[in-house]
Amino acid sequence: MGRYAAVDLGAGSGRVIVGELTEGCLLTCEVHRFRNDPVPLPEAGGVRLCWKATELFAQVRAGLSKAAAQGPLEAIGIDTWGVDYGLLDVDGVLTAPVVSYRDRRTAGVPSRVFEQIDPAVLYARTGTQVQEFNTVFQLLSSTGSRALARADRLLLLPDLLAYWLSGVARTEVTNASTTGLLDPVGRQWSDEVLDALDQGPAIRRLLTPLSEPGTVLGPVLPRILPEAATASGAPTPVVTVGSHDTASAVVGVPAGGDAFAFISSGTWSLVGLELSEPILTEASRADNFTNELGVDGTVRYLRNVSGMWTLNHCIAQWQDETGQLQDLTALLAEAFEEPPLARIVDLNDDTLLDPGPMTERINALLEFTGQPAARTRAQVVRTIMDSLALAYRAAVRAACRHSGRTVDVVHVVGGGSRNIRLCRATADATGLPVVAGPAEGTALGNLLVCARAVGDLSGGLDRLRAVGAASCALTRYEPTHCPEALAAWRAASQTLESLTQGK
Ligand code: LFR
Repeated sequence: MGRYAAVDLGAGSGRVIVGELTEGCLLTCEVHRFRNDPVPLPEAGGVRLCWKATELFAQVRAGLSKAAAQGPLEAIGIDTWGVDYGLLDVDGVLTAPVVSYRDRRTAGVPSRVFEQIDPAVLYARTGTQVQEFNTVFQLLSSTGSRALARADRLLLLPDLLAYWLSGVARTEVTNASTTGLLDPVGRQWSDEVLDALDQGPAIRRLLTPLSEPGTVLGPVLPRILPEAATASGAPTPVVTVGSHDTASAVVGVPAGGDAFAFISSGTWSLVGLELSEPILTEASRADNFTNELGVDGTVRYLRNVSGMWTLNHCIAQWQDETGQLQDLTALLAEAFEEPPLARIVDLNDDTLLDPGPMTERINALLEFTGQPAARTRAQVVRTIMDSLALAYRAAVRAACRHSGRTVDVVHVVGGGSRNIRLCRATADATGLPVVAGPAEGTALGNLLVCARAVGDLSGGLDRLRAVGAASCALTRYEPTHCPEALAAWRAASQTLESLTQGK
């Protein structure tokens, strides 16, 4: 019936995926994939970790061009990770490179911001968990910079790419909810927060109007991508989707009803529930939950759990040290020969945030908490897997506690859904069945919203999810019923709680 192109950029790689809607199914095909690594760039007084924004755009164009060469495209949707942005001057030119959220320019900034606005008030108004990389802290870290002074507009990364494709500058609301500047109740910029910040007026003038997902922004500019056309020969429209990758991933969750928890498992694991209202209580704030906005007026109530990031950097380290490619499947198999739950770390510990060699940092955490060192690769991998499953258990339980909801299944979407052993451990740790897949849930969610935006699908999220579920193979993992295993997970979860207490 129709073909659509999803541009899905992650912090490690990007891809363009085409979806074709036929007989209630969305058949997907990856047409382009590329690496996305930030690069250190010199800047007056230091070095900044930056994204190669124009190169990313070139890759997006190349992918869309391939997609268009294979047939008409009815819509293009773009999603990326959250919080990062480009600043444009009045002529639409970047005033500075796009800085990565992994850059440490924001170290210590939140506490300075809390001198202007009480953290409890900031949470009550925005529902955003404090992470040093939130857009608001990035902006306030560059107060007084020439890049900011010369800027006329701020565009979050997916909006920037959509602007370069269509010439239309808007801020899509699901990603805007990662900025720390959005009111999740009114789904508008928070005047109260902007009024409270010294730099509020300077920031406010950079913000562009908000759009909900599913809005047609405008046709792709023929001079940018002449080959992209619909079946009727018009230039393909660029539409807003859940432009925050997690928002699209949650659309791609193949759930029926609402009694589910989700884990969107990529570089980060985003663990939580889909709600109709934000939870802005002090207890929720103390427990590090964030209220991000979802498609169709929903709220993604979740916690960021790090883990694959840590594992990926361990693997990169071993590759560097040995000069040999590491086989993840073999590493996982060895790891799961090790005794379970022998070592537990808090994967969200600040010391694991930076890129670079990881194993020494993991062992430093183990030593600091009085646990035996992880001496082999298998022990390191097992430590990460067990700690990850425990963090999932903690997040699912806490989300249910704060929302008063119960769930009967955990859906794992994203690359981590292919990790059979982690899925099994997640089922055992949470005590709930895990349904794993699709691995490209984000692109699927993006494509479903594209199809609906141009009128090829109708209905609410349930309908979109039914089409999504019919389009992919899913695997179900039942939790263990073994009393000893359940008791071991319970005991280990108390250990994790003691490691994270007071952080
Ligand atoms: C996942 C993600 C998370 C966000 C982090 C940084 O890709 O978008 O949701 O907290 O990246 O933007």
